Amino acid sequence: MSEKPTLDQWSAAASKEVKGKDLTWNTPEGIAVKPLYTEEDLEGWDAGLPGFAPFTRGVKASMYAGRPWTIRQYAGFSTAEASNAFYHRNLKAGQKGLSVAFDLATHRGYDSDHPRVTGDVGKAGVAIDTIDDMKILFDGIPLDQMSVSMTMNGAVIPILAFFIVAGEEQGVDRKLLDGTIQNDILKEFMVRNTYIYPPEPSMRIISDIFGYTSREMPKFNSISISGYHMQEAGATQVQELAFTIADGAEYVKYGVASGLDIDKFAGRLSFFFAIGMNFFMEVAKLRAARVLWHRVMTKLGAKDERSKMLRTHCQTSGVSLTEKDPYNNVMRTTIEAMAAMLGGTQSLHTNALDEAIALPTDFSARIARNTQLVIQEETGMCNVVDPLGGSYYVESLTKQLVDAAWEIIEKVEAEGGMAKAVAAGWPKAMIEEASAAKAARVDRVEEVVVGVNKYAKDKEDPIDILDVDNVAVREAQIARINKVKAGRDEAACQVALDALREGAKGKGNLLELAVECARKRATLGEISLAMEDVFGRHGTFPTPVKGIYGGAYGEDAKWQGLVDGVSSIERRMGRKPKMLVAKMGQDGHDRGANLVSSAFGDLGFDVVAGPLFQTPKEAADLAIKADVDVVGASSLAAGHKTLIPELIGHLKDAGRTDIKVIAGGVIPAQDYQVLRDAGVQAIFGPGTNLVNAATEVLQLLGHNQPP
Ligand code: 2CP
Repeated sequence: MSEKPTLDQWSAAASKEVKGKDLTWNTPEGIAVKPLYTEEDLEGWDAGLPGFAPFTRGVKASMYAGRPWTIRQYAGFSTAEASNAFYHRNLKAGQKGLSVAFDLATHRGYDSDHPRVTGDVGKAGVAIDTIDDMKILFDGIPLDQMSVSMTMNGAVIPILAFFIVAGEEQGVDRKLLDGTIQNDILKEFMVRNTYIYPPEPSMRIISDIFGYTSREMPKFNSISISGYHMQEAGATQVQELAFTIADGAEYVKYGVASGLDIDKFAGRLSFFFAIGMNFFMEVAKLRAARVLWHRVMTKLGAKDERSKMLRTHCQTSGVSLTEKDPYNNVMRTTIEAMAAMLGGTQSLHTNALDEAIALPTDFSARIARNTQLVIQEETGMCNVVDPLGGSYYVESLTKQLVDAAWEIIEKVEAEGGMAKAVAAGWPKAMIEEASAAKAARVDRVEEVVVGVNKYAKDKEDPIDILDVDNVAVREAQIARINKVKAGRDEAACQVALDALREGAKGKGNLLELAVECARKRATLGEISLAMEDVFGRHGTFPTPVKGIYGGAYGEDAKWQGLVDGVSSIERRMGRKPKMLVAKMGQDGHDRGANLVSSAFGDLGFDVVAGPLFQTPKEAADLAIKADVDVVGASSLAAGHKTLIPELIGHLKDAGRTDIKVIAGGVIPAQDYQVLRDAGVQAIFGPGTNLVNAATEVLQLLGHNQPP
C-alpha cells in the first residue's frame, strides 16, 4: 500500500506546477484564501447540526428538504393598479410571497402632489399616498394568507398603518397579518439615505413598532436588519456582516430600554443580506451571520432559542449586474442564487437581467423568478440539508468570517454601540473607502467583469426596457389624493393627526396613533408631517473619501497624464477646475456621486459635493454660487429625464449656459438623446471607467490633448 501523501508533499507538487507562483488569494476582506483546505483547517471548529444552536448549518432541522425558501420577488410599478396586476401575474407563475417596492416620494414621506417630488413619483416603485392606494395594491390578495414584505424605513409609520387598516377593511384580524417591514433606519443613515427624521426619534419609531407588533401582530416580522445596501454601497462582506449584526444588537438594546421583554419581540426580528459574486464567501457569510447573532443575543440576555435564531431574506447583488453585455446578468444571478440557498436563506429575490438600468419587464422578471424555480424543482439541490457543510474551505471560511466580523462588532460595542458609531461616521467612511478601492480595482482590471472590462463587445445591442411615464402617474395620484380628502370627515381626520403630533411630543405609541389617522383617511404626507412638526427633518452633507481611488493608480502614466491635464487647466484659469456633484430629487443612492467626488478630487479638481435631495433649482443656485465649471448630475433612481433638463433650464434662465452639465448613473442608452437634446454634454452610464470619464471631462474643459 502506498503511503498517504503529506501536506508538504502536496505543497511542493503544486509549487512545481506553477513554478513557485504564490497561489494565495487576498480577498478585499483581508482574508488570505489558500489554494487548498484540509481537515487541519477545521481544528477547534464544530458546525453542529441544522436546527440546533448556534444554527450554523441552518435554522430548521429539515431546511429545504421540509420546505424550500420563499420565492419573494421585490416589485412595485408606478401605480397601485399596475403593481397589483403584476403581483397577480407573478403569483400565478410560481412566486410564493410578495415584496413591495415603493417610490422615493413615498419613502421620504411626501405625497405625490408635493413640489419636491415631481421627478420621483411612480419611478423605482409604487406611489402610495392614501389607504385607498394600499387597498388597491392588495386587491384580491388575502392578507391573512399571503406574507407581504414592505421595504419601508423613513415613512414606516404611515405605511404600516395603511397596511394594518387595509387588512381591517379586508376583514382580516391584524393578529393574522404575516410579513415583514424593513424598518431599519441605522443603515439608512449609513448608506441608503431614505431617512426622514433625525436619529433619536427614528430609533424611537422602531421601538414603538416593536412594541405594537409584538402585542398586536404576533406573526409579523417587525424589522429586516439589512446588510444588503452596505454591500451595494461597496462594503466588503466582513463589513456587511459586522455592521448588520451590530445594528441588530443596537435595536434590541433600544427595544429593551423602552421596557420590552427581549424574548417577547426578538423572535420576530429578521435579516436581509446581499449575495454577490464571491460564491463561497457568500455561503460562509450567511452561516457566520447565524453564529454571530446567536452569540450576540446570548450576551444580551435572550433565553428563548427562537430569539437567537437568525432568519434572513437575501437578494442577489444589484451592483454585480452590468449594463453592457446584459445577458451575462442571468448567469451572475444564478450563481448568486445558488450561494444564497447553499448559505441557507429563508427567502430570496433574484434580480432581473435589466435591473442595472431599469425596473424589470415581464420578460426579464420571468427569467429571474424561473431561476429560483429551476433550482428548487429541477436540480435536487433542496433534498439535502446544508450540502456544503463539512467542506474544509466553507467551514474554515465561516470561522474566519466569524472572527473577522467579531473584531469589528467588539470595536462598535467598545464605542457605545452602533447608533454612536453611525453618528461618529466611521462605518460609513470604512464602506466608502472599500467602495473606492473596489472601483479602482475594476477600472484597473485587477477585478474582472466579463463583457465590461474584459471580453467587451464591439457594439452593444440595446435591450427593451420598461419606461414609466411619471407625469401621467403623478396626475392620477393627485386626483386620488383629492378624492380621498374630499370624501373624508375632515374634523375627525385633524383630531387624529393632532393626537399623533401630541404623541410624538410625549410617549404615545406612534404606530397605534397613526393607525387611527389611516382609518380617518389622513394621507401619508400628512401623517409624516405631523411627526416632522415635532421631530424635524434630517439632512446630511456627503464627505467623500480622499486618496483611495487615486492612490490605487500611483505612478500610472494615464492617471498622471490626467493630473497634469488638470494642472494645465488650473494654470490657464488661474484656479482649479471646479465641479459640483449634484444629487437631485429623493434619490439617496450616493455611491456613484461619492465615487465621482473622490476620483475627481484625487485628480486635483475642486469638488463641491452637493447635499442630497436638492431640487433642480437648488442645484442650479448652488452651481452658480460656487461658480463651478461643470455640474455632474448623478441619477440612480430614474428621475434623470425630468430633473436634469430642469436643472439646465434654471442655469439658462440665470444666463449661465457656460456651466457645463454632464450626467452619470443608471441612465439607459434609450434616454441619451433626450438628455443630449436638453443640453447634457456627456453621459456616463453604469460601469463607466472613471479614468475614461475624466478624460472626456477634461476635453470638455478645453484640455484637448488627452493623455
Ligand atoms: C420554514 N418553515 C418550516 C420549514 N421552513 N416549517 C417546517 N419545516 C421547514 N423546513 C416555516 C417557518 O417556521 C415559518 O413559519 C414559515 O414556514 C415561513 O417560513 P420562513 O422561513 O419564516 O419564510 P418567510 O415567511 O418567507 O419569512 C422569511 C423572513 C422574512 C426572512 C423571516 O422576514 C421575509 O420574508 N423577509 C423578506 C424581506 C424582503 O422581502 N425584503 C425586500 C428587500 P412560522 O412563521 O410560523 O415560524 S427589497 C430590497 C431593495 C434593494 C431595498 O431594500 O431597497
